[in-house]
Amino acid sequence: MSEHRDEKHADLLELYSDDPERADRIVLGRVLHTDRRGFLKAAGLAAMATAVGAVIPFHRNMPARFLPEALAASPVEIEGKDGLTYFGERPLNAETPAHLLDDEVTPMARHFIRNNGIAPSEMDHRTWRLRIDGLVHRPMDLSIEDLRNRFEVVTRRLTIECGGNGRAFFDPPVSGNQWSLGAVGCSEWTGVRLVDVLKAAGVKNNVVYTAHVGADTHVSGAKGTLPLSRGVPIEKAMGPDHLIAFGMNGGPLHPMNGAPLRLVIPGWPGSCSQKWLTRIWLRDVVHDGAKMTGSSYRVPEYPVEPGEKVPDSAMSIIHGMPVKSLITTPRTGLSINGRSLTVAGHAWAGDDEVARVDVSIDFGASWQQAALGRPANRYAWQRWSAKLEFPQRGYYEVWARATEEKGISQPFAVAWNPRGYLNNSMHRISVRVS
Ligand SMILES: Nc1nc2c(c(=O)[nH]1)N[C@H]1C(S)=C(S)[C@@H](COP(=O)(O)O)O[C@H]1N2
Ligand SMILES: [Mo]
Repeated sequence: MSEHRDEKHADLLELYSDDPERADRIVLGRVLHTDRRGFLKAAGLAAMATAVGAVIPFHRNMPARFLPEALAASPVEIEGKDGLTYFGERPLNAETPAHLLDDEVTPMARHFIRNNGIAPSEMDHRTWRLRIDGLVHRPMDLSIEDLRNRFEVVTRRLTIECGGNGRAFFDPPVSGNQWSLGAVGCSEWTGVRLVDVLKAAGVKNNVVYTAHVGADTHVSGAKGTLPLSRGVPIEKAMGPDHLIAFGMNGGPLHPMNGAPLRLVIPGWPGSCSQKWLTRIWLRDVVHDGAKMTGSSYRVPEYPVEPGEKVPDSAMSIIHGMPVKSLITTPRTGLSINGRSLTVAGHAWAGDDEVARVDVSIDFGASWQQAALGRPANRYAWQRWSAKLEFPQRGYYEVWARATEEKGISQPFAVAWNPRGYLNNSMHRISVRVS
């Protein structure tokens, strides 16, 4: 079997002895840096055998990009991330428990990860290039240094929320990552304005949509197949608040959050914010890249029965995300001795601002208005807090409900849709008062 081995199917022993980091990336989709499992990197196949608890007699048959099931089942630890709940490694997906999202600026360690494919193995900021092409007067090929030198560098707190956040609460269940509450974060991003770069390239007047390309690869390993390539209408792209970002919370981007360069297009599904960004292509049609069509990031134009087949013509691309809030302190399940409790969290509303947040301790029969801060800048989530008084001992639920400027509030439950998007139902926590 080994006579016909090509490069792609080089055996693990060779991979690990030649370039252990690359081997890890190919086999596991990442480098194992953690103390607990870091030994794999140095010691190669022998250590992998140790990790799975036995020699691997048929290791020569193990295909490249192969993750031993025994390792797949062990908990994931990604350097620079802390406390996340992982859904899977290939692709890597992780959300943040609500009570770990209490910071006004989401620390890098707590920003969720949503990968549709496998992160690129090279993320060198010195050699990275961004191409701006398609329907522009002056196509550009820019290094990160060029971006810094030619355009104003700005820092903004921007909320990124996955379109599928809240999917876990759909009934009947919908397939896909079972995001509960924590596929959202508001970090401080540094970069240049997308609009400035597009203007420099000269947008032709027949442009209708952007198309974003990143350097990640399809889980199948198929060459030339992108895991995700989305875009936005040119009017949205030309807004003043969208960044081509190379910085996160004062440092470089985390590798799993798109290092060394990504888009941050807040207010719309996180999928618009292409990570590992290599190309922005301007088109005269609605972009039809990976995850732009079918039921991906599209919802029915009318209410549907759970499980109902929806014709393609009745599916529309998700634009702004709906109004939503989180209770980030205390964590659910708290028991208290006193009768009063301060609860707090964040609220955000797609392209709009949140006008008020209300809380209820009686299953929504009555509401108390919370104190609500203004956003640090447009598209930053807004801090809210409220002091609650409980009338007697017992079990309570605290519900939070945000309302945006136009008066639209979070519902108790949302209508089902085929892929479980846009679930902005109210967040509830339980509190026991004794
Ligand atoms: N290149 C690339 N960009 C991507 C993705 C991806 O799979 N590949 N996932 C998108 C989705 S669906 C979301 S919700 C956000 C999540 O950003 P984060 O992983 O930094 O939290 O990245 C977006 N950008
Ligand atoms: Mo997403």
